Amino acid sequence: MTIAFIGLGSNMHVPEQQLETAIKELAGVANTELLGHSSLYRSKPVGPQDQDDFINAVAKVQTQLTAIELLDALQALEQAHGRKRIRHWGPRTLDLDILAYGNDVIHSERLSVPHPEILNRSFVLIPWAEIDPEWEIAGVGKVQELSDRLDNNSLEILQ
Ligand code: ROI
Repeated sequence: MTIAFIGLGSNMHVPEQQLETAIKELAGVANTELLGHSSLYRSKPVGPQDQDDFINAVAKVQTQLTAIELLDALQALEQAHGRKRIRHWGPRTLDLDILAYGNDVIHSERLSVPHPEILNRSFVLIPWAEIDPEWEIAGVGKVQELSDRLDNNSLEILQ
């Protein structure tokens, strides 16, 4: 059994609903239990600004799947939400990222865990700190401390 954290993001096709549905679907992934999830947050886009604001959240699961099996399951959910990769750093219907997979450090063609952009992303660290502030991200640091260092003024909690 491995604890994993998943970052959820959307800025297309009623993003709040995309995330609410995705959280329910995460609870249905095989051999995986949803342990909790953060509130939904609205954030300004990181990257190109000519796109809508994002809705973001973080979920915590316990899984018997390997990291790659979990990635496959998440990519299947993204596809089911009609995700197409049209533009780099452009708008998306649903993005599901493995932020951490236990204490593993993985650098493979398909997967980089812990997620390489974590340190700079308040839309990841602030929701994560809401559900597991004490988590030690392998080779990076404690979620609460990392989150405290970030500027959070573009992040708005929704519920
Ligand atoms: N910006 C925000 N605020 N939230 C995201 O989930 C997000 N995802 C992305 C890019 C385009 C980098 N920007 C984002 O993939």
